[in-house]
Amino acid sequence: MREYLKFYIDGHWVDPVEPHAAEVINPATEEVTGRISLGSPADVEEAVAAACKAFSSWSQTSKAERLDLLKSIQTEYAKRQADLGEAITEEMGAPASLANGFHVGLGAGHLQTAIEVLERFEFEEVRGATVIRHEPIGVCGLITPWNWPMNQTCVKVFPALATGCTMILKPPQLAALSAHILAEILDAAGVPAGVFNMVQGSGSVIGTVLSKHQDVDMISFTGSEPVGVQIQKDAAETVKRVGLELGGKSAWIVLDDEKLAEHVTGATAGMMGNSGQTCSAGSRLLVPNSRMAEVIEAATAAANGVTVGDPNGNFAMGPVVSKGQYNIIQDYIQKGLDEGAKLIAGGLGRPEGLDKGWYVKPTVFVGTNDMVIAREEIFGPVLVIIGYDDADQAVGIANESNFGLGGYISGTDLDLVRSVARRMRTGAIWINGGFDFHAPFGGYKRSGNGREWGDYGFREYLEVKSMMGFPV
Ligand code: TAP
Repeated sequence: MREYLKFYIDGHWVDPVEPHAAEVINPATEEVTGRISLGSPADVEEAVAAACKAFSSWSQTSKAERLDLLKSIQTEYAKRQADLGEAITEEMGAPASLANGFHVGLGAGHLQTAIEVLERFEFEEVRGATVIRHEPIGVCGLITPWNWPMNQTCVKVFPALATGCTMILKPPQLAALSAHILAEILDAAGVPAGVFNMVQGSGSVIGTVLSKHQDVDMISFTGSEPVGVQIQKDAAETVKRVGLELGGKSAWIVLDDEKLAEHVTGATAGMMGNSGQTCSAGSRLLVPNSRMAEVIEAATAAANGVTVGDPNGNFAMGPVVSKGQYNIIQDYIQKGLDEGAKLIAGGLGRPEGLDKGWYVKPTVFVGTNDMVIAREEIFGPVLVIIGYDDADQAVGIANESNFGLGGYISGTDLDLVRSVARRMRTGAIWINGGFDFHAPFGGYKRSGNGREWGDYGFREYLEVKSMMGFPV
């Protein structure tokens, strides 16, 4: 049982101003696996004051100093990878192989990327007699979700550090354990006092104080659309920058070719990864109507082939994060049935043999794009297959969504693949499985307004200053 009751403020582990502990539940066992403190506005005040004080010196450090620090963090991060993986499995139920591999690996990848970008990033550019400087924006409030805890946290913390910002991290209550270990890593690496601070607690308390705070210059938020909207409202009075990385209902377009069954199998299995709790998951699978029978056969086999069970066992899929999330997903499956979608795999209730833990059956429907299950983000292992008559119609269906985060295209005709990719209105498209830590990541429409990853992720944390008539 983990007792992570202190906050990290001004380079020290400190007790909360008002003690108030909460339990962290392991979703695989439904048992208590840890205790954290829920902070109050007074804790945020201390953290913001520390970050403000540290900004004057940290913002003036050289690239070389910040690179040295990032490399020290890399050394400490490498030492704690197994601890991080174990904590992620405990707090959100990711299978150990996924937690130790992809979850922890994404954090390490963002760290390495921040180093590579910082090495060549030009903070000053000269245009004639004008010098344009890119300067750290100031004190940043970083508010993160539970679904890919290291990915979402590292993609904010490392660019913020690299650009000379100071910060207060508000981790999710549901994935507070791995965030605590990350703070230990940063402490061990020697991050100067006040540069990185962490206060655990409820979003409606800690997050709101950060969003409204006049000394916080920027909020970087990853999470749900309603909370993103609330943060923008809370931040409006202080006119701070708000970077939003929100939800999605991404389309995976499978083109009509000889590899169709293989692509459908990959897309279906991909949807079930991380128990479907991925913002950019390809949760709408668009397939040619003329080959629907083959698609159904491949998708059913793929979903039924996803093994579900103990995240410390040898299973592809663990539970979803919480009872609340389980109930939301069950409600959506019921909605799919009620609105007449055809269930071809999975369905209501836990998988057979699992009567404890928040396990969901890998579920596949065949439906239409106007159904609730095709319009709203379910955030669980539920795929909706939608037929199209030609590539133009596929693009139309893909774009008919309030969201615009991700998109996937599988196909062998590369001219067609690229023409479809150019017409999809989303912030990222993965073509036949491509992946790049340096590619900007963020959403169109209600999926958000920011861009993280790589050098675009740096720009989120930078102000632009023009110095005209500068002697050259
Ligand atoms: P949310 O419920 O929105 O919570 C995200 C964070 O915001 C948590 O730390 C939460 O604190 C905090 N929060 C809650 N209310 C707040 C408020 N009024 N003011 C400030 N902060 C507040 O999302 P979630 O359930 O953790 O994550 C799932 C959502 O995140 C999905 O919609 C998913 O698509 C999205 N997501 C998007 C991306 C990208 S990159 N676009 C990546 C991952 C996830 P608590 O711990 O108290 O809830």
